[in-house]
Amino acid sequence: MPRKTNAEASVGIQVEAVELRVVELGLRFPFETSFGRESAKRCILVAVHADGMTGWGEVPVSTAPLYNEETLETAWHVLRDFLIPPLLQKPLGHPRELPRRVAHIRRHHMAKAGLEAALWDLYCQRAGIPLQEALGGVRDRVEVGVSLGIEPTISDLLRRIETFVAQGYRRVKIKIRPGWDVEVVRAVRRAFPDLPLQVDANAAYTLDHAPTLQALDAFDLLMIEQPLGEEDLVVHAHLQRQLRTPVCLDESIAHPHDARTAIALGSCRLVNIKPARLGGFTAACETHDLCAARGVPVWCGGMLETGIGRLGSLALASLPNFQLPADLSASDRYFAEDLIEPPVTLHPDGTIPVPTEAGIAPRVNRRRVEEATRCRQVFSRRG
Ligand code: OSB
Ligand code: MG
Repeated sequence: MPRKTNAEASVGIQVEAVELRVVELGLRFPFETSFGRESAKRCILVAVHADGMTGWGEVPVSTAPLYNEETLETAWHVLRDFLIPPLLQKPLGHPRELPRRVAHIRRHHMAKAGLEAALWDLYCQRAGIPLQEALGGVRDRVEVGVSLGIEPTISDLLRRIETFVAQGYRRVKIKIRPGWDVEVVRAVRRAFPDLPLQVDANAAYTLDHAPTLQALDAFDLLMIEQPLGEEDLVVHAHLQRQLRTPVCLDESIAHPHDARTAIALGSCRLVNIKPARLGGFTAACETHDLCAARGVPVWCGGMLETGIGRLGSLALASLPNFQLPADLSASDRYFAEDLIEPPVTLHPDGTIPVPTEAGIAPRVNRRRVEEATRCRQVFSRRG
């Protein structure tokens, strides 16, 4: 797919310093999935300095390796010791070259994605273009939904859905796990007969649970996200053949190749794209293009990112094959006060506008970033 390449002729970026910080923000609502409960959001912010400008990126890792193998500590270690040093040594022609420059470092996709995002921000500021334009986005608003965690009771969940639907969210995703599935979905469907609804298992089931997952076919779900283990592409293909509901893969797709394999095997009919899980916007765009070429719709997932990560995802989600509502909600769905100004807000029609500023930095609220910072380290070219 042709991509806009305005201003791509600009000369290389020589990064002078990279600043890492751990930030902590209270979540307005604790978020519980099949692998655990989070009540505060901690992540790493990357700030890349060059030519008197600062580019911002987010590494949306958690403290424990439950979603994928990365943690705050592994991401910090890999950035400090392996990803930042080669960037300080030699200029980079374009952010898209970072994945090749660091390809010898195995995986650690979230660490790589945060650094790449900061470089894209710098690139957009220099070129004076929105990230959407740099990535080849085509829409000016993105349809979004809300992802709801496991709640203490079904009536708590129904109340929460009610609130978000009243705010304008047009699609709801609920987390499921063995014991919190068919009865819950039945109750939600009964209360909201026409609501676009989907479920996410975060890999909590095995093929032994096929009858439970088949029972979900009765509720007209948009998809079942990541029902089985992340390495189980063949088993997902078995399961997909037994279900009417489309299977969507999240954790299983860590690389564009994984999407190619999953589609070839029939492991899924939809793909969740998260730039952090794939290692950055470059790999996310490649996965988008690969799915588009095979007629497989994609949609943009989230990792409870702060506004800094979420603005980037909104730009990405404006590419043409993002065909289903994104897990990108307004700032106030997550935090009392986000790290960006103005915050992300939901239009009553269930969409969020794609950022139009030149990069992410114009929206970063430095005061809030400082307040949220728990530790910080600067790595410079000279010492
Ligand atoms: O599986 O999609 C997921 C949050 C953290 C880790 C994994 C997932 C999620 C979400 C939240 O579902 C999506 C959001 O950012 O609103
Ligand atoms: Mg998921």
